[in-house]
Amino acid sequence: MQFNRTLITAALPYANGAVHIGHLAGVYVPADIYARYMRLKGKEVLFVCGSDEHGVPVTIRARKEGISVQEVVDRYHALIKRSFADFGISFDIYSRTTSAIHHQFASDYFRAMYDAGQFVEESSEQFYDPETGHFLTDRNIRGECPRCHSLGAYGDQCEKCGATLSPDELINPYNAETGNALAKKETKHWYLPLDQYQTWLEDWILKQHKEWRPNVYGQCKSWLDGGLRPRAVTRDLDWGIPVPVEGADGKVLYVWFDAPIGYISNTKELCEAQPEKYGNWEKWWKQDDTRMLHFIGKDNIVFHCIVFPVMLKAQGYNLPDNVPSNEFLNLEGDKISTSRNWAVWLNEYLDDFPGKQDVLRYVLTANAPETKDNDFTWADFQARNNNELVAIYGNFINRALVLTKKYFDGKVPACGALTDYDKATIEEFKNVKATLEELLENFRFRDALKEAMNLARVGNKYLADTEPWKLAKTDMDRTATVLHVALQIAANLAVAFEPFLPFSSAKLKQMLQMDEAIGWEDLGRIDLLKEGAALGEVSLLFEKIEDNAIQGQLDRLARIKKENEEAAKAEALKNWRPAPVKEMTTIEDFDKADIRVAKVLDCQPVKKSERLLQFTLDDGMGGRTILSGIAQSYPDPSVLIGKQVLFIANFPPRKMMGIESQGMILSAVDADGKLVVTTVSAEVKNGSQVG
Ligand code: B3M
Ligand code: ZN
Repeated sequence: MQFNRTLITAALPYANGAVHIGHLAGVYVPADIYARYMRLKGKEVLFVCGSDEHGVPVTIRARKEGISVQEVVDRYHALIKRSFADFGISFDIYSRTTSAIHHQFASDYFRAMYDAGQFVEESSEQFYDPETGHFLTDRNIRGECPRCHSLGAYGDQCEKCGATLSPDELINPYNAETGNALAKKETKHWYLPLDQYQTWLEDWILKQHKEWRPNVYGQCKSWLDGGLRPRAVTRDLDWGIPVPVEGADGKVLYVWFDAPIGYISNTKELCEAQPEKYGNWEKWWKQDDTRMLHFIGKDNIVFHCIVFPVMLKAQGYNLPDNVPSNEFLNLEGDKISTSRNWAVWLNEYLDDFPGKQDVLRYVLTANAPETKDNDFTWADFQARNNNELVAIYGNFINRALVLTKKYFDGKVPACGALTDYDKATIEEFKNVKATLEELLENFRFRDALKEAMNLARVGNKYLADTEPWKLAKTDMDRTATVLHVALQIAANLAVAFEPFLPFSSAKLKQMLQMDEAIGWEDLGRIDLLKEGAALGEVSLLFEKIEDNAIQGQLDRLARIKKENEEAAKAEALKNWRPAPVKEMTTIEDFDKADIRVAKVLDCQPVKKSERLLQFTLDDGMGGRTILSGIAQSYPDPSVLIGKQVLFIANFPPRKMMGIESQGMILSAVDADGKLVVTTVSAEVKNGSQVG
């Protein structure tokens, strides 16, 4: 299939907070690199994005901040839009899903599917807060995790152990906002019958799109292998686009139904505003010589590869050609989280590192989570800036330009006879264009960036080997040739890095006074700068980042970690309820456990173990040793010495860390997970039985 234009979409971020490095690394930087590359190639491109302003996340944020939902989305839409512009994310349009045009478009889309009989209606029982009269979404339900028993797990996920949950599995579910216990009530919804599209999807994805990234293909395959079920596309909420059918009062479109339609409505908005530039919106969505790419994060795969394509197919729109999805970026070893403020926010980054957008773009691309989750660390950020951008790329450019200023009055010197070494160097970057294109077209942005950086390495090595600052003392002609070659390499670097580091390329082009007509197709040529042409002002392309700037960031993260731990503890205590009573047992069963009293003679941490304490006990029967995994709860275990405690005497002995443990000490679990050893309130004989 021959494509004449490319529509690039980037996932619409929720307008419930600022954007952070995870967003940038996962979606927006790769999408932007690709869009810039396509434009540099002279292709017809449209790059569409906008804020996702419906759904539960924005309503949760509104309650947290004590302002209206409209205020939340207005605030964060403006902030997000500015951050993207600041980082050079070159959208043709960045709109929002609360726009009138989107509301109308999404509403009409639903109605068209409804009229065509493409939904199934069904009533079911859903969680409901009897006091507020509201149905609750998964995210608004909290309770005890059925797996790890931590308190405050969400209806869709436990953040403590990472388990994916459904609200029905939670123990003692309650309304996250009010704390009220929940009931169930019947409600009617419209479902997208994904099951009816199973065979078609299997053919389209599994047979026709084997070239999709393994993570994307694999996720689709496992969804399809599990068998698709109908999915509700409406919700009982008061924030969103009203369901445009009779008898649907109080119901809105599910955010994942309306948000992807935002790609279409935003295209329409742009095309209608600038028809001469972008043409008719339908050519981007319905013509089969248009190719569509969705750039997303891995948690959005099912929606972009299964749900949205079904909606598109049902209404005769184009399907995506590829869905380049990244894995996640973690921050200093922990999952990035908006609600836990565990992130590097783009607006704050720019306050702390003004003008250093390209440094972040560089680090996030060099370390992009393309095939697996990756970790962002401030140490790596500093090292990549200082050892790569400054020491290689920046150093090369600075030497080439400063020496030209010094010896040739800032004019491109003449190229004399080339030595074999010059020729070998030039040979090394002849292929860079073809290699970059091959990698970029396959969405391998990390490798592409590495390739561009290799070109800078070639330049840096060339100057280090030829040493024009020494040559200048004896051979001015040779110095001229060396600097001529170096400046041509510099001009090539400005082009090669343009999709990745647009700010630095613009600056470098300015310093080299490069002709505006020089573009991507000229990459690899060694006549980009004319002999005798004057260079512009020279300044540093990159600057060293000092330790104290990095320490400031680490201190901030340490502070947040502490705040989060305290907040989690407070949440657990606030919502603590006793665990449900276990199933009935009998006195006979109970009697099998031989519980006794013993005095603690000594209690010491076990060497090399974070968990274990070693108890030396007077059990009235000659003494015994018991190991207990409660060290975290007893920073000073000597407080237990002299106490009488309860233990199970008839467990088989067990070896841990090379020590034999002869039983189990009884402890109570407090709400925050702390263990408290049970003690006897009045002195009894050691070895006494408890029953
Ligand atoms: N807002 C989810 C997210 O930010 C969602 C993406 C919508 S793309 C149509 O992960
Ligand atoms: Zn859990």
